[in-house]
Amino acid sequence: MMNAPASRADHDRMANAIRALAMDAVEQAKSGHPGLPMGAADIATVLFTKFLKIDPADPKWPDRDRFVLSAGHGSMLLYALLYLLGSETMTIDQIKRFRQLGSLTPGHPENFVTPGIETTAGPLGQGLGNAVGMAIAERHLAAQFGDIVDHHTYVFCSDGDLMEGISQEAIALAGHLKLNRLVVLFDDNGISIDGPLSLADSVDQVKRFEAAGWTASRIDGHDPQAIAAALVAAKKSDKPTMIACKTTIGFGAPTKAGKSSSHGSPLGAEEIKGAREKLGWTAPAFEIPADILKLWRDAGRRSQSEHKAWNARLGALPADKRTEFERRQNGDLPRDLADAVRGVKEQLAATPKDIATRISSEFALETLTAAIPEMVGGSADLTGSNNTRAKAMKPLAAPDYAGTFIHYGIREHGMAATMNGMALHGGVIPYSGTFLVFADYCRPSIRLAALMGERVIHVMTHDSIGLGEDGPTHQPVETLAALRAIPNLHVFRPCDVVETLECWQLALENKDGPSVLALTRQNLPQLRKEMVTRNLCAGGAYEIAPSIAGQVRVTIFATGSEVAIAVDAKKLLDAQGVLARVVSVPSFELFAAQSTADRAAIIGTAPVKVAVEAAVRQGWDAIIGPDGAFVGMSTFGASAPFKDLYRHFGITPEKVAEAALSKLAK
Ligand SMILES: Cc1ncc(C[n+]2csc(CCOP(=O)(O)OP(=O)(O)O)c2C)c(N)n1
Ligand SMILES: [Mg+2]
Repeated sequence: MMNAPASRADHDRMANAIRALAMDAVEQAKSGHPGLPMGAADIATVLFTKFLKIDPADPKWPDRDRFVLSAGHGSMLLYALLYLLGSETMTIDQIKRFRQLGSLTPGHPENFVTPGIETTAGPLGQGLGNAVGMAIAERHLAAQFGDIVDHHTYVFCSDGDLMEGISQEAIALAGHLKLNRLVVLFDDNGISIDGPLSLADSVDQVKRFEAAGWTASRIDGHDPQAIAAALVAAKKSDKPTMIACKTTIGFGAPTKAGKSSSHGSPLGAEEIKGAREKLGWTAPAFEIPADILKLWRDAGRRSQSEHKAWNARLGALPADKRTEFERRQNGDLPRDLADAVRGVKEQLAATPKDIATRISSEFALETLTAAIPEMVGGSADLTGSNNTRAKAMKPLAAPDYAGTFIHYGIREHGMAATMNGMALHGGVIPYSGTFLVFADYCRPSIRLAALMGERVIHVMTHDSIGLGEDGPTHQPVETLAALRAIPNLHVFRPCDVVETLECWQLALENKDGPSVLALTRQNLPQLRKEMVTRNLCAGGAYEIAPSIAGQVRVTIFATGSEVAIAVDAKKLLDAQGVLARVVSVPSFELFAAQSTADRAAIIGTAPVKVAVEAAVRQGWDAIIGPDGAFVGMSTFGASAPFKDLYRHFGITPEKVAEAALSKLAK
C-alpha cells in the first residue's frame, strides 16, 4: 500500500528521529553501530510509513510483510522503528537499555527476545538467505491457501552481506524461483570496517543481481521520492528486485559521515552535538517531539484496516481450511502422527527391512509427508543419494509454488539459511538433504536455527567411512562431534529402519529446535524386530540387546551403523562367557536431558564400558568415562570398498570384543 507522500520536511524529521535514537542509544551503551541506522533512515522511513504492511499491535499477524535487517549490526534501526511505530513492548526505556542484560534491545537483533523482530541476524549474509526462505514460504502458502497469504518480504542488506559467499547462493535461488515478492534494499554506502570498499571489492552489484534473474536499479538512498518510486516499481516486477540505494554511512555526523569511523563505535558527545545541529534536531537525548511521534504512530496504524479485512477473509474460509491454516501457523502437527508411526512400525515388525538408513528415511517420509502436508523437502542436488523425496512430492518451482520439494541446487549454505527463513515464516516445516560431511557448509545456519529455536530438519547421509570409495574428502569423522557441540541441536544417528522412523518422529515433534539425522549409505540389518509402540529413541539411549543372564561384565555403546557391530561383538563375548549388553545411543542430547538416575540405569554397572562409533572419540567420555574403551576413528578415512575400510580401521566385532577383553584383563 502506498499512502500520500509526507511533506519533505516531515519526512526529514521522521528520519532524523531514527538517527537521533540510534546516536543516543549507542552513546549511552558506550557500544554499538550508529552508522547504518543513520544512513538507512530515509529508506526505512519511506518503507515503514508508506509500504510495509504491519500491525505493531499484532507482530505475529501471519499476513504481515516481513522485514529482515540482514546487516544485524544496525539493530538500532529496528529498535528505533519499533518504538516509533508504537510496538507495545519497545518502550523508550528499552532503547535506553540498548545492549544491556535482559533488555529487549540486544546488540544484534534476536527474534526470540524482541517482539516484532523477524530473524536473528549478525552473521552477515544469513538474513538475506532467511528472506529468500520467507519469500518461498509465502508463495508456497499462497498457492495452497489463496489470498489469505499475500505479502512481501523486504530485506535490508549491507556491503558485507553481499560480499559473503552465501549471498550468491541465496540470490541465485531467488532469481531462479522468480520470487517477485522479494525486495532487497542494498545499503550501497561503499564503506565497511576496514575503510572504503575499494580496498577489497569491485563487484557491480546491479549487474550481478541482473545476471541472477533479478530486476535491479540504482537510486539515491536519501531521496524519499526515488525510494518510493523504486518500491512501487518493485511491487510490479515479475522478478525479485534489488534496489542499490546510494547512502552515506553515519548521515548527519559532521566529521564521521561517509567514514568507517561511524560504523561500529559511539560517535562521541562532540560529534553528536554537531550532528544535532546539522540535522536541525533540537530535542534532548531519547526525546521525540510529540508531533513527530504522532506522525510515526499514525503510520504504525496504517495497516489496521487491511488487518481487519484479512481477519474477515480468514473468517470467510471454509471451516476445515481455516482450521488447517491456523494449525500450520501454530506449528502443531496433525493429530494422527502417532497413529501413522504405529502403522509403519507394525509393517516393519511383520516384514523387516535390512536397508540403509537413508532408504529407511525415504520409507518413513512416504508416510510422514502424506500425514504432514506442511513438510517441504529438498536436497542440494543429491536427491537420489539423500532419499529426501517421497514419490508423491512435486517440485516447488515457478510459476506453480504448490509443490513440496525444492531442488536447491549445489548450494548448501543458501539452502540451510533458506530453510531457517521458511521455518521463521511459519506454516511450513522445512527439511532437506546433503552429505553429512557438508554439514560444515550449513553450520552457520544450523547454529542460528539452534539459537533461534527453529524447527528445521537436516537429513545428512553418507555419514561415515561406510560410504566407501568416495574416500576421506567425503567421509565425516569429526562432524558428529562438531554438531553435538551446538547447544539446542538434536543430532540423531539411528541404527536401523525402526530407529530412523522414531528419530524422524522426534525431529518433527521438536517445535523448538533443529535436528540433524545422520544416515548411512550402506545397508544395515533391522535390529528392532519386535513391535514396540513406545518411541525408544526418545530417551536418547536404551538397551537394545540385553544380557542373556547373570552378571554383566561389559556394556557396549554404539550409534548408527555400529550398533550391529556392537551386537555381533556381544555375541562373541557371550560365547566366551563374558556377558555383555548393548546400548544404542541415537541421540547424545536427548540422553543428556534424562535424569541422573535414568542415565545411570541405562549406563549400568558393568565394570567395562566400550563405545563404538565410526568417528572421533570426542564427546564419548560423558558416557563411557575416561577409562572406557573406544573403537572408532582417530584419523581421516580412505578410499576403498566400505567393508575393507571397516577392517582397515579396526571397527569390527572382533576388535570391539578384544577392546573389552583387554580392559577386563587390566
Ligand atoms: C560473517 C560475518 N563476518 C564478519 C562480521 C563482522 N562485521 C560486522 S559488520 C562488518 C562489515 C561492515 O561493512 P558493511 O557490511 O558494509 O556495513 P556498514 O559498515 O556499511 O554498516 C563486519 C566485517 C560479521 N558480522 N559477520
Ligand atoms: Mg557498507
